[in-house]
Amino acid sequence: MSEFEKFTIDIAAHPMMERAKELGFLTTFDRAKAQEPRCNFGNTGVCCRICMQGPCRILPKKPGANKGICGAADYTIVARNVVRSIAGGAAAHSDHGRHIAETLLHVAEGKLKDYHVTDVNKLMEVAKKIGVATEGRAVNDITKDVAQAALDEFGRVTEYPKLTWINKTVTAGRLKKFNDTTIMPSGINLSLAGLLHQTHVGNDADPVNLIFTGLKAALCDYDGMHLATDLSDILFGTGVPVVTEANLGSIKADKVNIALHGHNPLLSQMVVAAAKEMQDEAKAAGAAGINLVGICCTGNEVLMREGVAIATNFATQELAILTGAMDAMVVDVQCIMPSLRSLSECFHTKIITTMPIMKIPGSYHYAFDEHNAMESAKNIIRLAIDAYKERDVAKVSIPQIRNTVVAGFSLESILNIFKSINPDNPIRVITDAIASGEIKGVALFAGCNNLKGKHDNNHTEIAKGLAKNDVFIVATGCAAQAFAKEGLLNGEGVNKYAGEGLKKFITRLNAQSGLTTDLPLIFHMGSCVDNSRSNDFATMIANEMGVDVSDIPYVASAPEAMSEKSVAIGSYHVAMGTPTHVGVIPPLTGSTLVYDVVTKIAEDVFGGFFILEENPHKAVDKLVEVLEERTWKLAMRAKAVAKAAEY
Ligand code: BF8
Ligand code: SF4
Repeated sequence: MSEFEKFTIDIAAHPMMERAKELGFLTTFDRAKAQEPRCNFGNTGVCCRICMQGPCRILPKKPGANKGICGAADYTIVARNVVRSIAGGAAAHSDHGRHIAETLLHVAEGKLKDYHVTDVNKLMEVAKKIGVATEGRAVNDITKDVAQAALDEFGRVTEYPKLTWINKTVTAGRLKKFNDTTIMPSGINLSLAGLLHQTHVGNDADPVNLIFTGLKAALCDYDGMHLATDLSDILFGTGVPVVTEANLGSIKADKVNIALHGHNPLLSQMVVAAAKEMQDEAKAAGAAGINLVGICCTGNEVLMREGVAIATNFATQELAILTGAMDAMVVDVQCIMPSLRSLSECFHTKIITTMPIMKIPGSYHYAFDEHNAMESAKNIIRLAIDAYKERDVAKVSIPQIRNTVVAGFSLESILNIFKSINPDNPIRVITDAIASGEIKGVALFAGCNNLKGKHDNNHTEIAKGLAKNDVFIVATGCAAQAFAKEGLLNGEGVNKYAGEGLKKFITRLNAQSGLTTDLPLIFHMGSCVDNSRSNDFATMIANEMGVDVSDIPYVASAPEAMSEKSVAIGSYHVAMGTPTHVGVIPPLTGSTLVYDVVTKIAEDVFGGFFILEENPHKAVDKLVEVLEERTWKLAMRAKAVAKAAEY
């Protein structure tokens, strides 16, 4: 047994952690340990650093210290901290979306020679959805209007009109709920700035009011994510089923290895295109070619559209360098560990930052130029080829561990598979399976790694538990990558882990799908912004069932949530009416009031609520219970409707 088994279930990670130990390099696993014990004030959310009189820490039993210097109570401090992290997450997702929208506008204006509209069908679909005229119009004009509509989501400074993408993608019931509870946003930047204002020292002290503003920001997160998905599909194509592989064994000793890491597909798509043209340059340098692998959500983006293999997920990103065969790691934005640079010094690896808002002191910065995108991508690949020439073969040690991955399940590709069974109304395939009891409902797995627990363990344990209970599972982000590495994204996974009902359901799809590969246990829907695909799925299911999302057996789980983005995603899922499990206790236990609002009272208002549960087996029980309760209620409702029809 490896001494590293207690840190991660990923067996490819163990030898790399051993290597790090030999080198004397402290990985994120060591650093997580070194942070123990955590400060309890921070852990429970009762440390306030909003003004410079602080930090103020709440000691409930100490007179005078049971409030902050300004008089802020625990509930104010906890609520302010949480909603500020929602704003951070929403800013990250939506700014990513804005970048794509600006690029799309420049494409329509003819300013960018290397990008073009790849998926005209998606363009038309999005245009119709958001109310842009298509009839008899040129593709370019439609593109311009769609891109401008997306950019308008950010710049609106008045309370009306409200955000278009939310307006056009949620159920009528949700829309009414958002308007009734005054959390429906009009401008993304306006809402996020408003939240920062509201949480300034001496401003709002009311935790419920703060939480509602937090939910408004969370809906901005949803809007920004949704337009990011839509416009990325328009630019680069909508994912279709692909077969590839995952884990560190996807790094090849005989090739120039380039990891695409971060979130934004604008550069990585160009690198994929450039790599196709540059195989000979790599061969001239003595390599067998260029091998691209993905890490984090940029990896998920290029997996969805190009079938690029997954090297690893968030917590194990450093380990890709420890293989000694990673020639360059090209990073864009978000979830990139600053430690990559110092680790790269032990090897020949080039860490290449590319975006103006993401630089690491000491790493190589290549400013990505969208106007010369292909040239930028080629130059970056040349840096990797140069680095390859410096590779020390004696240092190469790649764990030969990899699993087959069947991915690329955009909602469109799932519906296409359903169409093979019900061409007229594909969504009925899933609603019928729920109604017949064949499957218990749908679960979305999303989110990160968090080393407060054992890496990837919560993800896989909970997913296996739900699969055994006949839950149809979709996944995004680092959760999807954990499943990929563990062999849950292939047909084998179905044989091993699916309950009888789920197995029957997937077998039926296999028989009809026309695909040359078996469908997986879990359907990989893409990156974190692609959670919007799953939200559309839930909306379609609810509309087909004639109820709201808050009534359908659909749950979300972020078993190893870490980032501010995950807080935003979880929060908007609750507003959408979805029971949302988080497998790490967020910093809000310092206020019973806030804890109760998010785990209980939220259900009365939105139908969704947080299930905070660290134990994976208990989490499975709780999620299954919620799904069963909802399917039971739906069955009762159907019975009542049938009875009423008799009279
Ligand atoms: O946006 S799941 S660790 S990579 S934040 Fe980051 Fe979390 Fe991974 Fe993707 Ni999402
Ligand atoms: Fe302390 Fe109030 Fe300042 Fe927060 S805002 S640091 S509680 S004085």
